[in-house]
Amino acid sequence: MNAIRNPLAIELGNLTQFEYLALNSPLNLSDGHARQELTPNQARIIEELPSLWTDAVKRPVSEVEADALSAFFGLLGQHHYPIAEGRVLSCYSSSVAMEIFARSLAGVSGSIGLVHPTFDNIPDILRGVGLKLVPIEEDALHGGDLDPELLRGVGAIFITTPNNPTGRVVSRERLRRLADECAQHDVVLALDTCFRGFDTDAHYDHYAVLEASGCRWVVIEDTGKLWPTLELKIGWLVSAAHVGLPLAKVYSDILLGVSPLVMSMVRRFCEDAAEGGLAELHEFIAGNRAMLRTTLANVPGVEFLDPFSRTSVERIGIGSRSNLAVWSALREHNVFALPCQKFYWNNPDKGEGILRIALARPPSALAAGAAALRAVLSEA
Ligand code: EGV
Repeated sequence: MNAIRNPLAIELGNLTQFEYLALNSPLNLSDGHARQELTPNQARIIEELPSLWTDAVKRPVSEVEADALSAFFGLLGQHHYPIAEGRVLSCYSSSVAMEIFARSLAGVSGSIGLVHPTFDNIPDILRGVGLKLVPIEEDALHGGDLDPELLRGVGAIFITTPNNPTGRVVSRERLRRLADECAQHDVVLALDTCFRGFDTDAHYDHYAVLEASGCRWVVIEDTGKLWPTLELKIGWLVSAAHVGLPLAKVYSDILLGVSPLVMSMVRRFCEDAAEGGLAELHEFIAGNRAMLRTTLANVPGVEFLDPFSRTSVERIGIGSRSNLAVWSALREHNVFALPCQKFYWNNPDKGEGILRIALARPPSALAAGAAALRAVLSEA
């Protein structure tokens, strides 16, 4: 019997274990990976893969990598990203970058401040290397200065922006202040910007702000959420010149490098995005979000918790209904949503009554899932 059929399992599984259950369903609205159809331009890039391969074989890896970097960082407004050797480490995924950061930090510090809520593999990776976690509530993060007591007790603070699942973005002014506070307390400021591609509010030049502050910083970038590239993606671990963490050493313990074919493919997707593909993606996600909200409109007790979110996931408040009851009823229709308890890694009860719906899906799948969700919520 599948462990997750046991009602207790909802307390036990992590978010990714829930996401596994959905992988084979056409109505998978669970994980935050991109599963919409390729656009015609993107499909042409996929047809180009054999020639990208031939080209990548001929050129030095450093050149292929530099081209991918300038396409990606340029696309997202990150013009002051560092170009010196070792400052950008290419990883198979952002979670691998995260693991490398976590292991590096664990050698020099015992604790880290972490935004609450956020995707649970972040606290799990940090705890996995023995770090003690101190929660930083999202409202407090956006509301003003951090508690100096907290800053005195940690080696780093870790912020996901735009946050997953809420979509909240740290503004330029907040980032400037956070970086100053971290500089003052000699705390590493670590950012996870995996969802930044979706929200132009996150396209101001973070690297210009970080470099100007003089703080020690790390940024984890990701190509994995934007395009339906069958899990071919790159996570980039970017750092300050004097970050004071053995990132390059730990990186070398784990991998030699990512595939130049993937780097070339990422470059081509970035180029297409710069020529209009990104705006098209933003419209696509906005259209799916509007369709979901319209389908669920006027269901008693249902709330859209992040009215301004532009990321590819949407939080739905389901009132006093239980996550488990709704999740199980949806599953009867072969529709998979994500219950939000585990995002609230310091206080899972706060995620009760909240589901997360993935929007980077074919509109037909989202429409069918949304209709099932409306039916289930209207009965309960
Ligand atoms: C999301 C999947 C990992 C993660 C999905 C995600 N889990 N990497 N252990 O990539 O929001 O669904 O971030």
